[in-house]
Amino acid sequence: MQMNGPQYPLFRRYPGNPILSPEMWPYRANAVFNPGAARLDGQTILLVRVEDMRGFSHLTVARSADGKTDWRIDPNPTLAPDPGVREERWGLEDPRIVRLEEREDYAITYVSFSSSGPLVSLALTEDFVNFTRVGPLVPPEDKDASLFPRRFSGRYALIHRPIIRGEADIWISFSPDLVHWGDHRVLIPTRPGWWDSHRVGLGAPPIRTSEGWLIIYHGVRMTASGSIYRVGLALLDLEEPWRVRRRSDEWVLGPRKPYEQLGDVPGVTFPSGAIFAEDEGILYLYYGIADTSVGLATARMEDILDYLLSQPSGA
Ligand code: BMA
Repeated sequence: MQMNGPQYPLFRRYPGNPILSPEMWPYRANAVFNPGAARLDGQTILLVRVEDMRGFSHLTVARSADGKTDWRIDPNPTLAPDPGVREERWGLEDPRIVRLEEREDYAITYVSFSSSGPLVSLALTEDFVNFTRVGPLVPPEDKDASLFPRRFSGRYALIHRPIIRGEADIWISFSPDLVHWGDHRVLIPTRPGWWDSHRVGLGAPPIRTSEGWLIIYHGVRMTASGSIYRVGLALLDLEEPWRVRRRSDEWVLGPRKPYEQLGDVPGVTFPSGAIFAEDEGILYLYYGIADTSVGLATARMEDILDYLLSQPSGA
């Protein structure tokens, strides 16, 4: 397709990919992938999902000044399943991180795997050393969740992805206190026949832009040789985030490089963390590669918004 205006492709892979892999880990790990991302004290923090050699996951912090190189990785698991918490029995997975503006701490929404299936739990931290568990927010089966950095008319908002009768659409829900959730609405549904026909799920947390909340999501299509996980974009209204202003027809990143076909689940590009470097105008997108390692792709925010504004409105 001919594209005018924004640079194409929008996202460029960092040539040093993968930026994190199991071989770099200070302790035995099968896979390191699907990280949440945040900035703290001039450093990029990745809270990485680490799968151990039993097949259970926990979360470990990796820090870097430039967000690309010289990662310093905690020598032990940073946030591990609490043996006393039944909802965490089979591990912690796929964290998303936002800084809550009013509270000045970070909200980590992660998948806790109970023996009844995956659900979304919340932990809070100021420093990525000490964590306060708030606990489960929604029951199974639910994943791919993030809060927004601010409240809307006094209510927190949560994007999440329940599985209901086999359907896997993105939903939004609201809460006055982070504990009681309601006013549930479908936000971004799957599109039968399209590249995102089988499942969609939030990727990185919502990012505030001049045109609305930027949503980076994953879309899944089933093929004869398994599923393909690709990356799409949407824009939500700034004040009424249940309104989808734009949704990309096309995917903007998908498994193409040999290293994206190599790992435990080949053909997966799974966005989970993003940092917008306002001084550079560049969005850093961190994504899980093939359920095995971590990749980085970058795009100019101006190009992303130009592209999205050229896309159809609504979801
Ligand atoms: C999803 C999640 C992700 C994983 C992806 C591809 O359901 O479990 O953690 O990366 O599948 O296997």
